Amino acid sequence: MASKIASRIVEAAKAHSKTVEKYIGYGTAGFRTKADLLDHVMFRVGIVSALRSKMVKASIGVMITASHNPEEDNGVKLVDPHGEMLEPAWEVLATEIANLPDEKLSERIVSLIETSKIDLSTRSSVIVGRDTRQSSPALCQAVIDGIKAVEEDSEIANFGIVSTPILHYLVVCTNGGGTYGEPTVDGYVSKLVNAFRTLIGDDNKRGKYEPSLIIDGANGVGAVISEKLLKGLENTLNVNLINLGPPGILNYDCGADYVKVQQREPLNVTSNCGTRCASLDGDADRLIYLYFDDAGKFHMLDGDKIALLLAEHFNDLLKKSQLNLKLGMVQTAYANGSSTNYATKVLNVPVTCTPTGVKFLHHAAQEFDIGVYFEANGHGTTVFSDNAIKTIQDAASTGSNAAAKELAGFLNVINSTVGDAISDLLAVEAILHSKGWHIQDWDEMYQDLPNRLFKVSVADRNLVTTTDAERRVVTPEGLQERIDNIASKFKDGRSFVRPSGTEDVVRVYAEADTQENADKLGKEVAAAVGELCSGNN
Ligand code: NG1
Ligand code: ZN
Repeated sequence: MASKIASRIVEAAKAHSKTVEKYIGYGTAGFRTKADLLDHVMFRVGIVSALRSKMVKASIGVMITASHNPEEDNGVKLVDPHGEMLEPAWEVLATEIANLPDEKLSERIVSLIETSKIDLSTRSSVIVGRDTRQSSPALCQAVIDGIKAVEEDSEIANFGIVSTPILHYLVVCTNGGGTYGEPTVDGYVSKLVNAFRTLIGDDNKRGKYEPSLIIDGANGVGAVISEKLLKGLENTLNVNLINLGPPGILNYDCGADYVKVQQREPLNVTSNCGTRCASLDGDADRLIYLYFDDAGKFHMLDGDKIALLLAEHFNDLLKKSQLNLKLGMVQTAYANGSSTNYATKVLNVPVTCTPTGVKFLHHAAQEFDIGVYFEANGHGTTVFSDNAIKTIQDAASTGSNAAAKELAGFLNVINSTVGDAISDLLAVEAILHSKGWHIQDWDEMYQDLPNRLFKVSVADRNLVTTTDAERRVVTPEGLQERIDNIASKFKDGRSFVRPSGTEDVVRVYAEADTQENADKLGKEVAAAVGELCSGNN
């Protein structure tokens, strides 16, 4: 049987031959590079996904997207059966297979089948989704060709245009036999709509909370999904949906990454818009809020602020409901120092720091009964342990415990499988409604320390290695000492550097008492990185 697969792969690979030399690795978010370099990678990812499905005897997800990257990029990542990121050993394997010359491909696949004892009689099942990029349909076809090369009769559920979090949801629902929800896009939409409506109740205004907002769809899939969802939320949320797609360019001057990195409003939002705005990224897994105050000053509420809003509210509800569940938060080194301070000193909530990449955060969050995790860039969610789910649902069903009932509502509105901008947005709106808060009240929970992100292009970004959840540099030698010296010149100065997992750059983060100082600190550290990674050291 393996030899049959080998000949089918040789045949099918002719249409997806590897014509590019560039080495492409499976990074933090899968394979990601210029779309026109990816055809052979997609075909091979199709092969890998079918084999992985046979091996774990469950459905595997494949999502074609390059998230917040520009339109000309694309990428792909695999989703394991419980909705989690691909197992690390298979990331290595996927990288190896993606980079093999054509003539070595079938031979390697046969040896993989043998060494991993993959049972070929198990039918492979793959769930495929893609974002709105022009390059996505053809790349999706390449994935499907790869799946079929392994097994003509593979079960392929091609959902077309979906957000990354919907793809994760579909994988979880399919493998869970429907206990998490119905494995369709409509199932996802109605789960969220019903949960949100239950949380809001009959009166969608409360205190200073007004149910009007702008959603910036980043000209991507978030706009498509929001449109579907908002139909079900008429009379509950009043949304002005902007940046809906072509002729608007994906992620161009809009979307969560643009707002976070540029620290400014997206295209089509003005300082007199009179309401809050929620920016999604190109595949709708990141969320950033912003607004202008009465004086016309811009304010941004990032992943840290969202995490603190969730943590504070859940903490409150736990106290009110008298449920004994352990709440914790997970952040990365990019979290603003003030947010960590607020969590640990004001809320008394423990905070774990992990390296960048949601798989690390997700995993660490599972150590708590209720684990709130967010990257500062707006990617995150809340996970609930089985014990938490049961305790909350039992208490909610008694009828008299209103706080437990509210917590039970959040169990349904939150997509715990992965960071989900739309589900997070509904959770934020439900909390603001519950508290009767204006966005300014939320913003004033704590004051962010001014900060800035820089990128440095170097010959080999992997010269930089780190430790202590990426907070300290190990190599190149002398760089950490330089960073320490520079940072010590600035009040509240903090800076760290790490190689990006998705771009060919070293990232520099800097934080200090004023924006001017944060910028200066970052620039000095960036110069030190450039110098020590120039290849002459
Ligand atoms: P890299 O390129 O490794 O910094 C970026 C984000 C991550 C994560 C991934 C996946 C920052 C500083 N980094 O990773 O947090 O979201 O993309 O998309 O935001
Ligand atoms: Zn994204």
